[in-house]
Amino acid sequence: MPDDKDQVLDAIKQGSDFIIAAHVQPDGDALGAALGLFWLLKELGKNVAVLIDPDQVSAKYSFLPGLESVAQKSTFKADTLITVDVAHPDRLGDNKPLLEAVKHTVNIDHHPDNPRFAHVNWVEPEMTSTSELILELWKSASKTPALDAATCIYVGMLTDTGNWQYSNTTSAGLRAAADLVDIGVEPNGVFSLIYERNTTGWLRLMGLGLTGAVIDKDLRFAYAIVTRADLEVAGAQASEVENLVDWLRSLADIDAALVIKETQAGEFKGSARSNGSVNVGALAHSFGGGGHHNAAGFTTTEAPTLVIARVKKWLKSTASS
Ligand SMILES: [Mn+2]
Repeated sequence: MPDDKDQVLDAIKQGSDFIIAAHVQPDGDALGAALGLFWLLKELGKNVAVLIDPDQVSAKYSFLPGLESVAQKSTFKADTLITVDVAHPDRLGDNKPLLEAVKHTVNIDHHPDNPRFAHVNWVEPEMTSTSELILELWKSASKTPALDAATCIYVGMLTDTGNWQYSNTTSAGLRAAADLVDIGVEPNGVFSLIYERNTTGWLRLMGLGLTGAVIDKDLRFAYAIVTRADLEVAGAQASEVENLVDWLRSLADIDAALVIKETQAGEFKGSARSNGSVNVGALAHSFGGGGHHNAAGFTTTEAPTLVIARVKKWLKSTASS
């Protein structure tokens, strides 16, 4: 039985026309993995299209090399579809039908609850990021990424570990990152591009979110709700809510934090974080979402007050079991 990674390499060798798809609302890892793989396939002489909606890409990732070639839709006829960082087929959004339409499908991911939905599945939950898996792929193909690909991969690793803060930060991940630095990636420069280009709207939004945050000392739970109206008052984009939940999680007396943001009228996205004792991946799962033990998310049309009530109930039941 060949290794999953070998099967991925075989699929790459055998295919000639590739579509790479990431999840909707792509984060740094989805973008880093998709573009890191884009550069590898180009290096191997393949035809490749990357399906990512440019309108959903946060401005802080605008410097990623190769991003100018992504498109929401394509008439490109591919023989192979590769999904990256896609924890569940539903996360493909409008691109989900490609799983049936394209002859060969490959799923590269690091989410532990990935249901292995493709013909070839390479899922490694102990990795920092899907981007780290893409670097492995480069090495297995006996190729060294140039600075453009190395930058994309580094960004995926950096952002999925929360700037090397989260529990998925490993020695192997840091060694892989060191290889990328040897290629020419500048950690300080990349950090600055991603974390130090915030807008005034973002600052005002953090202010609103933190002021409105509720701390439940008994449940050791902190949460905040960000509505469309809050975004308007602050003059911020929905994507700028991203790290509010990390501020809540930073509290000493808190085990779990949740931010619910209204993505469009009547639709909400929950971002949950844990300090270790609570499995927010399981929590997100109970809302039809997914993720990791310490970081997970879900979307819902349920009103935030009802969601909070359900989360509290869930926290109570897991604390007593
Ligand atoms: Mn990821």
